Amino acid sequence: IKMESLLRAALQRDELSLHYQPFVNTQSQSVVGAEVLIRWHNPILGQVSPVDFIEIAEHSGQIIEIGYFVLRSALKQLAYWREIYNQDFYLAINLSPVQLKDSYLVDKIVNLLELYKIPGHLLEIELTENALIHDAAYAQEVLSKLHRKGIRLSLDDFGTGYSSLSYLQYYPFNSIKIDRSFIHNLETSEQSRQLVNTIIAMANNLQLSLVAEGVENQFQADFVAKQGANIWQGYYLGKPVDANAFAQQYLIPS
Ligand code: G
Ligand code: G
Ligand code: NA
Ligand code: MN
Repeated sequence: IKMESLLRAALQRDELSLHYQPFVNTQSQSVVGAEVLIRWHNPILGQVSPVDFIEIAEHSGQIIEIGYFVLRSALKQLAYWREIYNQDFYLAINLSPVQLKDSYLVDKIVNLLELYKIPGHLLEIELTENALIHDAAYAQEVLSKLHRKGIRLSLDDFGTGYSSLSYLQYYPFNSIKIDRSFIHNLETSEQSRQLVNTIIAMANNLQLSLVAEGVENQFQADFVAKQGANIWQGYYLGKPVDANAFAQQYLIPS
């Protein structure tokens, strides 16, 4: 209850903000996009991790409003960057399973894309497998609508959930994000190396883009690139930073 009321105030008092973490193409080695990650700074609690408030917001229903704030703010930021920086740069936004059930979701996203004149393919939606367990038929309908608008869909934390491969057949995913736990163990575990090889080969065969998450050093970056990963994400390439720092570090004025 306490966290709920603090969150309600947070929305009103501008305590929520967005950070951006670069996606780097393993071939061109250039920054091609960013994942959007919400941040909450409360005057009393200090910095609160999304790990500690997203679940609460999902239970209270506040995730709908918070999720809309994230979509709106991120797309507004992208529109601004597109004016100044001449790049076909995209943003990936995490969507909660609760947002997937919001019957206005598709319209809201489409309206924001129109408002900010952003082509659908420059928005990627990241979903975890647990978003897809319940009411598969409805999820399929929503994801197909987004797909038809050109919006890209990405399966997050791949390998940690039920990992039902049928999800890849049933839903129109464009990309897989291999979970950072696999990348973390690359140096020490032969089994992790084999798993990563197999997942990358599968993504390549299915013509899905593969993102390696949690890349923290040169060894991991080289290993996944050699196996055919398309995108690096992780502290080795860049930590999540605010919009100004992101533009300064990664965007090139046209
Ligand atoms: O940056 P990191 O500690 O912030 O993120 C922790 C977790 O919070 C990750 O699982 C991430 O997917 C999730 N997360 C971050 N931002 C958002 C958001 O805007 N919406 C949702 N639903 N989850 C988010
Ligand atoms: O669950 P999801 O993959 O959406 O969450 C992204 C989370 O991973 C965020 O908390 C982000 O800050 C974190 N993250 C991003 N890169 C790295 C990394 O290289 N190492 C670790 N440990 N965490 C990372
Ligand atoms: Na994510
Ligand atoms: Mn992930």
